[in-house]
Amino acid sequence: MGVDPNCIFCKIVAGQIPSFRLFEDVASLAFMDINPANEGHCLVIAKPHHPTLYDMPPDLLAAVSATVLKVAKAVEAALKPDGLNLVQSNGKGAAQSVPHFHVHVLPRRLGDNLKINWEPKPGDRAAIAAVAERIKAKL
Ligand code: DGP
Repeated sequence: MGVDPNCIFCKIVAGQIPSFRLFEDVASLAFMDINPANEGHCLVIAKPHHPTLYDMPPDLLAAVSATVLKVAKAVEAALKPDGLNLVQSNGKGAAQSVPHFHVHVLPRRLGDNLKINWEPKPGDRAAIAAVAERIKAKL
């Protein structure tokens, strides 16, 4: 299993630093976020070290996703939030602070004013179509 000895999440996986563990299996680990944006904010990480989504083997991503679903349902049942966001950040521009693949399971409350929502406004159709072509060319 890939390990980065300088990675804080690899140290959590190894039990070298403490965390409030929720669940683990061979591929994934869920634990509470140390800086919760809301009550119940937790993280699901891949156990092997992969810095971003782009580095993730698809089968590992699937296994982590299964744990995300399990934990999200438990958060929903335990806390009855008004909603729940999954947040997964890659790179500095996305404000990723720990370069080890993880998914935030973030319960939401009406009026919590967390700054992850954007105001929906109609896009330019031609610009949307043009960028769709650029992405499709790489699929
Ligand atoms: P991101 O910015 O998307 O890379 O999220 C990283 C999250 O990891 C951030 O919400 C805080 C959390 N975090 C950072 N260090 C630790 C730690 O040592 N323990 C725990 N439980 N969470 C941590």
